[in-house]
Amino acid sequence: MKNLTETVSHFKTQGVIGEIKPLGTGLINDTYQVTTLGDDTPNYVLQRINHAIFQDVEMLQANISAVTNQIRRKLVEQGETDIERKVLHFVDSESGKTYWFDGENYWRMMVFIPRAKTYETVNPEYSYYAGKAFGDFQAKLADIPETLGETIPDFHNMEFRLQQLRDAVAANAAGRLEDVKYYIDEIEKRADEMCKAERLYREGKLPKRVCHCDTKVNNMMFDEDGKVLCVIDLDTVMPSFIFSDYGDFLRTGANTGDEDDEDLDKVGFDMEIFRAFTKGYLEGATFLTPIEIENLPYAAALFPYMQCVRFLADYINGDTYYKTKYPQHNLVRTKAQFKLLQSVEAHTDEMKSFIDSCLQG
Ligand code: GN1
Ligand code: MG
Repeated sequence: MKNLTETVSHFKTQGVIGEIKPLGTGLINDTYQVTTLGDDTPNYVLQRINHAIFQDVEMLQANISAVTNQIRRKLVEQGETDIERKVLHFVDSESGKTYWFDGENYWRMMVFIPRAKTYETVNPEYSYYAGKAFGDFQAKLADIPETLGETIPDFHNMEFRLQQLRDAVAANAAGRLEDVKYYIDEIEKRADEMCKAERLYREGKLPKRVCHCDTKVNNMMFDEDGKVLCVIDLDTVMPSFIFSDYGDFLRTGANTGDEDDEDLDKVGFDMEIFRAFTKGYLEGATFLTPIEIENLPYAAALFPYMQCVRFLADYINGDTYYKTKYPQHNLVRTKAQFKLLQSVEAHTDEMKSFIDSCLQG
């Protein structure tokens, strides 16, 4: 890989570049913080786009421009003053595009949002704000003029993800199948129920809307008071079911343990976070249809399930997709997501009555 300072020099940044150091915990792209000297020029974020996963970088960046332009437009209409902290700002490279291809890798840069924080866990108050923010994010994008491409085709298509797992099982490329039979059985038992969204879509009962599709807790920037500034990591913004954003936040935000917790006793579904987030989301996402609302508890289960399927498929394939820190990492992640799923399932009735109470009250 070429020198990072050299890479940065191809972008139209301000100021004198100082330190460049790794940033964040993403499992896909490589991210760096780029500091400029002095206080008068912005700092930046540099990212190497994972080109094996996002194969159409032109489409990827066009989607992101469409989304950030739309959000910026809406913020201006609302008379928002702190716009630079509320929407990502990508920097042009000398090619005139928002990315730079060095002959081997694709890079992009954005302005680092000052005085903002990300969290790996959130309290109920922050979850309420997060719920409103994601509802609001979807609402702002509802009338986006551009048609967004699918940056990863079938990204949150459960039928497709199950097929990938079944293909992995059939190939058994890494010879790991023996250790995981229990999880495959548990996944198959739930397969039909979990593919409900695709069925409802085919029946014309469930719409696709522009969604974020990676609403992990750590993809939100919060200000000093815990209010959400903006949503980051826009690579997967594309048409999907609203379940994606609702479900993936809860998968990460309402988990009492870590996504890859080795101690399964720590993993569980936190109903207090669920209630706060759901309340905020229902307030922000004013466009929801009854069928979308009715299936929010399904969405809460769908994402731990889907992630379990994806981690397990990657484990069986020999860790070709997600970054891993040790050989069993994807299996540990699978087990933690399955435990979370079981905990969500145990709360189904409670979730339903809470949602009913929100609608009545
Ligand atoms: C990946 O890039 P990152 O770490 O925010 C993945 C998500 C998964 C997540 C699991 C493009 O997100 O779909 O939910 O890991 N993104 C892609 O932590 O596959
Ligand atoms: Mg991320």
